[in-house]
Amino acid sequence: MRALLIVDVQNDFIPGGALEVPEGDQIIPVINSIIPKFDLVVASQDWHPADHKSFAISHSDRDIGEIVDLNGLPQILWPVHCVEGSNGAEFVDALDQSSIKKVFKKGTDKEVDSYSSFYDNDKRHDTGLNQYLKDNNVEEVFIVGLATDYCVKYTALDAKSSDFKTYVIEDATRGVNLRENDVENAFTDLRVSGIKVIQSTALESVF
Ligand code: VGL
Ligand code: ZN
Repeated sequence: MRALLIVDVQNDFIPGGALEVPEGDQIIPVINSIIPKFDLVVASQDWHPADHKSFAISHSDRDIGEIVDLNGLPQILWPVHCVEGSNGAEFVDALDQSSIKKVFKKGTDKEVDSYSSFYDNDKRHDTGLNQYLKDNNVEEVFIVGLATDYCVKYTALDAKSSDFKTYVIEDATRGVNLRENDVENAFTDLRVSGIKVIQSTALESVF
């Protein structure tokens, strides 16, 4: 079985959102067009309590982009985004959600961030995605969504370590690029880990 995993295509991550990813909206038609090619479609949703400690405002005298120690892990401080129940946390309307079989929420514990759709950053909390994919006999996982240099990257690395044949569809992702070359470096890290980076137009050739 071949699964498409749509990572965090939420209002706060597209232009105009609280943590906007440049051109983040441009991936939506690409994702919609490839959905019919998959046996199973699942999605992750960044879903934070309003006082999540990845938010700069949860710390005194800290700015967005600074790195702090959060319970022993380095944590980049973000603007408030994807607060549970808010409009910013909703999937983007233009995304075709009709085929999404299950949604995995992440980042729900205010004490630890969760970039990967599989586990939080300290690897203690499991979203259940791994077991769900295994229960559905998925062997190949194709990852799309936002943001390339955070949630897409860490989701792909965990998919690969969970022994799925793992693909990232480059033109169906966009990154934050907080520092120059973050997206480029993310793709290098993915390739080095044995993850295949492909274009949506080349999908048929890997099926
Ligand atoms: C993300 C930063 C903070 C992402 C989520 O979806 O890539 N990035 N929370
Ligand atoms: Zn987040």
